[in-house]
Amino acid sequence: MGPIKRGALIVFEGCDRSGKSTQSRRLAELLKSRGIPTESLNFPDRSTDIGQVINSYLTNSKDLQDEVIHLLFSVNRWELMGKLRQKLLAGTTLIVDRYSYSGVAYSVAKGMDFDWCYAPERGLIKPDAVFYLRAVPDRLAERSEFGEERYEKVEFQSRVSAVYDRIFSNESTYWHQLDASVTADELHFLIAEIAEKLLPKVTTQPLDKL
Ligand code: DGP
Ligand code: NA
Ligand code: NA
Repeated sequence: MGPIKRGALIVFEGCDRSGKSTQSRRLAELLKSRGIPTESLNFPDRSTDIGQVINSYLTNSKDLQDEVIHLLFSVNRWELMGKLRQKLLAGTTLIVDRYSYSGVAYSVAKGMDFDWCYAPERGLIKPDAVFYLRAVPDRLAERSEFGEERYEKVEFQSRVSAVYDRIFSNESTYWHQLDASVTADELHFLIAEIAEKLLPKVTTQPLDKL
């Protein structure tokens, strides 16, 4: 009997307005057009009870202690894990806009301890690939809508960017760093090339944990 094919867990990470939403949508469209069952989702999932608290925090209508909001973001990933595992094992590839690395990057950028921030993420399903869209934060500020939510400040995004760079240096085996300043078409081409090579390999491997 040949290996059972599961879906792949593909994550997009990067600062706010780095192009993650566009690129994750385009990759999902491409995979679907190739007949690969694919679904898209993003974290935080603002539709759950916890997601609604997170939304109030992000839109500045609620203040929470740094540790409290950190753990709520993590719980928001945990509460979706059963559903994600089920879909992956049923053969659906998941394209996820933000994951545990956002959790670490945004909290460490506030001055919190790296290991403390990573601890609640341990045990979540490990992505098969992370596309890290690396952008220079003052270029991001030129893009539309920047500055509406809590974290969308150039100075803060620079610190987030530095933490992503640190994570990339530790996780380089399954992280793919891409220059987000190239055109959307170029970026999509690079991502598609990597994804198409990677998918047949990873989907015969068992799911791993962070
Ligand atoms: P988005 O919907 O991708 O624009 O994300 C909303 C904001 O929340 C964005 O500024 C990034 C931030 N964010 C996403 N995930 C986490 C997390 O786990 N922890 C923290 N502190 N911030 C996060
Ligand atoms: Na945002
Ligand atoms: Na997004």
